[in-house]
Amino acid sequence: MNGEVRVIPTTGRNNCGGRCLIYAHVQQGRILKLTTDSKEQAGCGVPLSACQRGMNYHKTYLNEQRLRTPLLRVGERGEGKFQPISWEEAVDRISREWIRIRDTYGPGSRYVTYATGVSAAFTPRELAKRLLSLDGGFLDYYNSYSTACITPATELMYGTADSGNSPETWLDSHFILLWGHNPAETKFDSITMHYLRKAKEKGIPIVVMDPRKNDTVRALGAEWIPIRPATDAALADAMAYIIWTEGLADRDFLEECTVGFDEAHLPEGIPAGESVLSYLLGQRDGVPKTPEWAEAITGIPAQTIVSLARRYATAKPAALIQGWGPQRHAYGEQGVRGCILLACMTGNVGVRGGWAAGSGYCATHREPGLPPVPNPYGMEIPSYCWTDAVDHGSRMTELDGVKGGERLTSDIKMIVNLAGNCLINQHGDINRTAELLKDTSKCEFILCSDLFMTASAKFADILLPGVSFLECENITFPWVWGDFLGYNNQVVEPLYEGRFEYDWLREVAQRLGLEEAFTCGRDTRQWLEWIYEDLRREEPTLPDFADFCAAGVHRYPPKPPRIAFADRQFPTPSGKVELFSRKVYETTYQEPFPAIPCYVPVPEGVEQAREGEYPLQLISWHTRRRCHSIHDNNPAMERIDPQRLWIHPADAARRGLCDKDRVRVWNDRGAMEVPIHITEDIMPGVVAVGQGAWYTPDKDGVDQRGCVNVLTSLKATPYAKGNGQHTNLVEVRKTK
Ligand SMILES: Nc1nc2c(c(=O)[nH]1)N[C@H]1C(S)=C(S)[C@@H](COP(=O)(O)OP(=O)(O)OC[C@H]3O[C@@H](n4cnc5c(=O)[nH]c(N)nc54)[C@H](O)[C@@H]3O)O[C@H]1N2
Ligand SMILES: Nc1nc2c(c(=O)[nH]1)N[C@H]1C(S)=C(S)[C@@H](COP(=O)(O)OP(=O)(O)OC[C@H]3O[C@@H](n4cnc5c(=O)[nH]c(N)nc54)[C@H](O)[C@@H]3O)O[C@H]1N2
Ligand SMILES: [Mo]
Repeated sequence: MNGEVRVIPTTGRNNCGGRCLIYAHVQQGRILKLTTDSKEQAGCGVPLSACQRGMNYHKTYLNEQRLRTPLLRVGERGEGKFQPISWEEAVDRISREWIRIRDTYGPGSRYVTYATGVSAAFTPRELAKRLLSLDGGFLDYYNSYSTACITPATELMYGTADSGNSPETWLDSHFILLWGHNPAETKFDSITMHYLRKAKEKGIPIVVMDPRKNDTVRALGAEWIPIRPATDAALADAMAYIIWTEGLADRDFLEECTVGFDEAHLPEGIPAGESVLSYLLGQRDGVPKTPEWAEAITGIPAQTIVSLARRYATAKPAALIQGWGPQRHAYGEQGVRGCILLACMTGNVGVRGGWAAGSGYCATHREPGLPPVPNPYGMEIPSYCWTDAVDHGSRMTELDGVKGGERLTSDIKMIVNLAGNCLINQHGDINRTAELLKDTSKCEFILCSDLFMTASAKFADILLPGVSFLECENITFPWVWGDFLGYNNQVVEPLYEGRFEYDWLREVAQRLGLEEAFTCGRDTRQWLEWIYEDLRREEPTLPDFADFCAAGVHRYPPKPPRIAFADRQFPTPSGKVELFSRKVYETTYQEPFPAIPCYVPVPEGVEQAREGEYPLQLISWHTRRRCHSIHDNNPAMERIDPQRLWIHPADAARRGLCDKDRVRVWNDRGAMEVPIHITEDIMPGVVAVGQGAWYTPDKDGVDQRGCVNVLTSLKATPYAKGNGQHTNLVEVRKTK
């Protein structure tokens, strides 16, 4: 019996969209190896196969670097000096602070950060929110670090973010544009590359617009059009200009389904000159948005723009699919709106083989989750703006993106950050953020749980050891596409004193007199079963809970393909696609935000790069070696994809740099040091580094690992109040 090898099915639950199926081969409580889903096992479904990250989970998670006991801060905040305490003492202290801060500053002074280390149905973050709701409430957030701009911009134009068709319909397309999209590396699911590969085999031309020749260009043998960061809206404008002036536009669609394209279709009372067409033709500003105009901004030759516009408009149908990189920019909303304009102008909306652009959501099954508990406080801030709320929350109003009330009632005084690294590593402007958090008179209590001593964990007042997905159970589900439900079976016993967050939150609940309300008498397993049965009422193909757990996955039977907007119904105020938004026109924003899709030059964009002190545009991307900051401490992943800064040979030569040189990259917000990779796979004038490296400051505060967020800005985008973390200007020189 002892020597028997058991194969336990489980699924990943980090925020990489993969949610791959993992088979852990276990003997005497130890993992011998991991294997993954195969074509045979998947049957007619798409295999949920793990990539190198998935196959490395046990090495990343089950090691000596793990946090072992609850810890109490003893040094300055952020210094990383802690002393071990018992679970009982930790829970006592947490409960005392929880109550003290509620009674001193009100429930709205308590905040739970955006944190995605456990992206599953039974999530620490949501459990903390549940308890806070039962205890008078908390300040909530809306939107995300992922899709802050693309989702509201899509909703603004279509009235919904569900603008996606079923991905198998890409095979009916005649031309595919992957606009700032890199699914070969940046995993959204198991589906996207499956169908894009098939599209490639079918001979459908695929073009990728990206400042970098990304992995997807290579994987699909696609055409690469390098574009300057944050200029996508200018490319869209010039394509729209060509489509219109060359008579390639679908006038019927524009006429029947949109408002604001030309003067005749502006909403009532809006003066002439405000339409999309008048902007494109330069009737007000005297600047027609020609390919030559766009060449100077985007760096794409005018002839390439002309040909791209013609190919896209005449392919019929064509799919313009947007990634989320282009919207993680200052004015990230505008590139999204520009692409939606193109989809409408070419009549690719509501058509099989076409694509409406925007978010492209197409959920086929409900997400499992906890029953909602109303939050009595009721106010929300944009997820990226919590640092503002720590600094001056009580001055934040609707203009700052506050929802659910006119003005916050308090600054943030308590932060709960469970399974997340957005307190420092993944948030913008680390130096400014760290300075704010070091001040214990501002935020008075920070509670973190994690597996490792991360940059965020170092800022905890109480730091609790969690357990990885290999050490506990959960239910997982796909991001957007993928018709399955996964079970995250426990594979090994918890390491050290690690506990799943629910187990100590219920002890806090007990101290607050809320245990029964919080737990409803259920332990984790019973909650998972409750969540499953709740979903099963709507999903009759789901088997018994025990059978589901034993299989580790349920693949839903296929549904007929969905085509968004096939009925030409748009749930907007006007009932049509709002190329012009009256709502935006009539609202005052802190910064100008136009009523139509159009290019807006960003601060720290290509224009300033040409003139200013910092001549290089810096972007980051989601690399194959990490899921955000996860796996950075796994040496095997460093071999797969070393952390380095991509730089064009011309920019390197100008600075006398050789390949692999260690450079300093800096701007007014901070500095990092990292080796360089000289390559023609990046545009001149642009540098790029994989996001998520572990912030490792030296004694002068210069990051030594290549953590891009020492250089990014906290400035939120004008409409969505999203994170423009890809918009940065820097200079680079060889380290001394
Ligand atoms: N391997 C891996 N996969 C992941 C993740 C991960 O950490 N690792 N994270 C997951 C999560 S939570 C998310 S939200 C998604 C993120 O998915 P995305 O946001 O789509 O990923 P990014 O890598 O930020 O951007 C995609 C591409 O856009 C390019 N890009 C950047 N700026 C611009 C621009 O201005 N214009 C254009 N045209 N292109 C630009 C980048 O070079 C990159 O190749 O990925 C998910 N998948
Ligand atoms: N500059 C820049 N910054 C970015 C981005 C970018 O493109 N550029 N992308 C943004 C995006 S899209 C996102 S989604 C965010 C992601 O930001 P985060 O959600 O903060 O992402 P992670 O780095 O994955 O942090 C997860 C943490 O959970 C821990 N963890 C993992 N598993 C478990 C577990 O089972 N239990 C517990 N307790 N802890 C666990 C990990 O050790 C890690 O510290 O980052 C954003 N930040
Ligand atoms: Mo994300």
